[in-house]
Amino acid sequence: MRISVSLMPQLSGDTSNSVCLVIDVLRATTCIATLFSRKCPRVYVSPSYEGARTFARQRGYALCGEVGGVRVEGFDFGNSPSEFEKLDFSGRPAVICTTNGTRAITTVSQAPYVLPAAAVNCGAVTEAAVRIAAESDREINIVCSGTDHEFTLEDAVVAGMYVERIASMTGSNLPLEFADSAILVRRIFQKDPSLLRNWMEGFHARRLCDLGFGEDVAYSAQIDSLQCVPILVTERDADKVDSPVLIVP
Ligand code: 3SL
Repeated sequence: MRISVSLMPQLSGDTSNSVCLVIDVLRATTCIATLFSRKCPRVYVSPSYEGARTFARQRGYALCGEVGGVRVEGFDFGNSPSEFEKLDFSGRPAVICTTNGTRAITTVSQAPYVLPAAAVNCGAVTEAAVRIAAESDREINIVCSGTDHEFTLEDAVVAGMYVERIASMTGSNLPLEFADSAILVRRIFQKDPSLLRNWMEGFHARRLCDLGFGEDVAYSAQIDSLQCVPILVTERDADKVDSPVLIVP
């Protein structure tokens, strides 16, 4: 099984045979995992703010999203996992549009499998990805979302944690082939496995703290605190999985 890492969504290349794990650990994919942990039945991701607004308002869904880290004017919620963690979304689907994370998901949406991935659900997502890739004879491509169209440290560190997990989970049972990109991020993670220490060297975590979202940064670093496995599906298959993510049409 081949494991590669795309340090930006634009570098994801041909994903037609890939199980894509999309990481925007600060904060979109952590939010998606948290929404499911708070009983949200479906999460819709939207590539545009207007599309999200119209879709959510027509259906009475929770409207979530940020620009520059802060809640979009007129939206119900921002993009804060520690806020979502305190709420109950039972029976209320959510629609979310963010600067990078939700766009990264839509960028690779043609891949046969797309799993939004974070640190909080690393174990559960790794297990599912390895199982799906083994059963369907596909490769795993870990896609980092970046921040404001640039490479971002926190996604790369978490990608390294995923590579490390995949390697330790499969052991010698499954032969793995690591692309250079996977070797690189794994080395970064192995050098210092403290997520917070790594993240706080980067621009985005510091910006979030400056904006008053330090609680989100700490929350997002709680490795394996959640068990959900969000997976991108079409409307037709949405009721067949536990944590369905859909693209706003
Ligand atoms: O860009 C995104 O998708 C967001 O996760 C960025 S922020 O953490 O909300 O600023």
